[in-house]
Amino acid sequence: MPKKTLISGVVVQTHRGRCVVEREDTRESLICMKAKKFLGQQIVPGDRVKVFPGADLGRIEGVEERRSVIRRTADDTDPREKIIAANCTHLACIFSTTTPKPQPDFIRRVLKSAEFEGVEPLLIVTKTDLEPFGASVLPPEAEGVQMFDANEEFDRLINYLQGKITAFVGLSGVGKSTLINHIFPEAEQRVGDVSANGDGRHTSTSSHAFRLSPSALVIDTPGVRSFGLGHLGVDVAQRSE
Ligand SMILES: Nc1nc2c(ncn2[C@@H]2O[C@H](COP(=O)(O)OP(=O)(O)OP(=O)(O)O)[C@@H](O)[C@H]2O)c(=O)[nH]1
Ligand SMILES: [Mg+2]
Repeated sequence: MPKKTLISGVVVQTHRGRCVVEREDTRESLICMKAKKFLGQQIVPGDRVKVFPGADLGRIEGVEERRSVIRRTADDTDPREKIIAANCTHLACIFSTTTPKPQPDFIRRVLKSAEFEGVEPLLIVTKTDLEPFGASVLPPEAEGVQMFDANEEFDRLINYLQGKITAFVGLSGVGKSTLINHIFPEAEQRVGDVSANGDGRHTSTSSHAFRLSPSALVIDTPGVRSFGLGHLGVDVAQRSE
C-alpha cells in the first residue's frame, strides 16, 4: 500500500471539534478531525498544520510552533485564556462611532495585547456614515497607530492588509463581519442587528480566516463584551499609561 504523505495547510475555521484546513498546494478546503494527541488542545484559525488527507475527513497530525497568538480571558482575574487566532502579524481593533459607542478602555486593552504578543496593531473605525469620528475617543496608547475609516478609506485598508495576517477584534456589533463581507463578497458572514443601546447579538460565534492573497489572511472573530488580559497579570491589564 502506498505510504500516506502529510500535506501542509492552514486552519481557516473550527467548529465543534472539527477544523477546516486550506491545503497549501491546491488551496482546497479539507474538513479535518484532530489526532488524539491534540484533543483538548485549542487549534485555531491561523495555525499551520500537517494533515493526513482522508477521503471524507482529514486528520491533523502536527501543529507548527506558533509565531504569535491572539488571546483574551473572560476578565482580568480569570487565568483561563481563550486563543482567538494564531500566527497573526497584525491585530486590528475595530470600533464603531456609534451603536456600540467606542470604549477607550477596550481599545487600550487590544493595543496592550498586540504589544504583549509582538504583533503590529491597527485601528479601523466603522459607522462613520452614521456619526463622525472624534479622535477624543482614542486612549493615549493609540498615538502613532495606523488608523483607517472602513467606509472612506476602504481601498487604502485593502492595500495595507496585503502580505499580512490580520485578526479583526472588537465589541459585538461594531461591524467586523460586515467589513469582511465587503472585502470578500463571497464570504457571506452572518451580520447581526444591534439594539438601540448598541448591544450586538454576538452574531459570529467562531473565528474564520479568509484568504486575501497568497500571503495574506484576514480573520473575523466573534464579538466580545470585554477583552480580559488576565494572562498579562492584573497590574498590566488595568494600568492606564
Ligand atoms: N450604517 C452602518 N452600519 C453598519 C456599518 N458596519 C456595520 N453596520 C451594521 O452593524 C450591524 C452589526 O454588524 P456585524 O457585521 O454583524 O457586526 P460584528 O462586529 O460582526 O458583530 P459580532 O459578530 O456580534 O461580533 C449590522 O446591522 C450592520 O449592517 C457601517 O459602517 N455603517
Ligand atoms: Mg460578526
